[in-house]
Amino acid sequence: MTNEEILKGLYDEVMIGNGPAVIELTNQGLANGLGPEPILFEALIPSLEEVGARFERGDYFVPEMLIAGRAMSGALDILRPLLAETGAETVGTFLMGTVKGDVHDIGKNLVNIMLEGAGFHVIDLGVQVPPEKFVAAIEEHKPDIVGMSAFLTTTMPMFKANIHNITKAGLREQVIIMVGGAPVTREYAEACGADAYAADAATAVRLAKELIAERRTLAKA
Ligand code: B12
Repeated sequence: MTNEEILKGLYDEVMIGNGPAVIELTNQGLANGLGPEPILFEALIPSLEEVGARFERGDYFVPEMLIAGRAMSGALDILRPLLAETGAETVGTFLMGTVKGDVHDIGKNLVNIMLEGAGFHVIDLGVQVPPEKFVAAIEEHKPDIVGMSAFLTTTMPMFKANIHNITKAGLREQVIIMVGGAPVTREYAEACGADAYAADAATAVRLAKELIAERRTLAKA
């Protein structure tokens, strides 16, 4: 099989949620010398985007979306160590969670993998994280950055609710707050009081590093 055929196969098999085939093709791609990035950015993510578009058009329903998501997660488990293999010293601590009412975790997990790869210590609170859990985890772990993920327009308002709770607990000044997720925009992030927004994992990592460096410089001054 050529690499092109493998990428096309991955795209097609994620689309129909064929988990075992996705795992097999991912392994085959890696054995063929395909890097984790093309597998992710040229096959898996575009396929899931098409799944979302089909759902929007009414051609796909929740079960199809669910098995496609599972198939993608299986591949991510294989790619995780390769994407996170730099093993650099800890750049900072990043506390991450998907907001209350929202179970989407693939985007969040991808950001976590890239953060780990860049040397961050990542604490993942999982999905459907209630505001009080964010607050308790900030008190416990004292992270540099708190990241919140939301994939539904109906759960995005939880950013504001979480930030309100963090502020009420007297912790707002201690943390940088970053938000993201498919429907989130920079404007929305600003309006809800977050410090930063990123549309993808690579930008999230770059911004996270910049914001920590900025804060440390300010603290020294
Ligand atoms: C897979 C999927 C599911 C799976 C989730 C499985 C899982 N474990 O995550 C299941 C089947 C469970 C699901 C359920 C639902 N879903 Co859904 N789902 C999707 C789908 C197809 C893919 C999402 C995904 O994982 N994308 C892949 C990742 C890599 O996405 P990404 O955005 O590129 O991620 C990057 C950025 O967002 C950013 N990022 C993400 N998080 C963070 C956090 C921080 C801090 C930062 C800085 C950056 C960042 O970095 C990521 C990596 O590069 C999308 C379609 C889409 N276009 O998004 C719909 C979609 C999100 N779902 C949708 C809907 C409506 C639902 C349901 C309400 C359906 C229903 N009627 O029940 C339920 C809601 C369940 C709930 N309460 O949460 C809608 C949302 C519409 C809206 N605007 O509100 C979408 C957009 C589909 C559509 N086109 O209509 N879904």
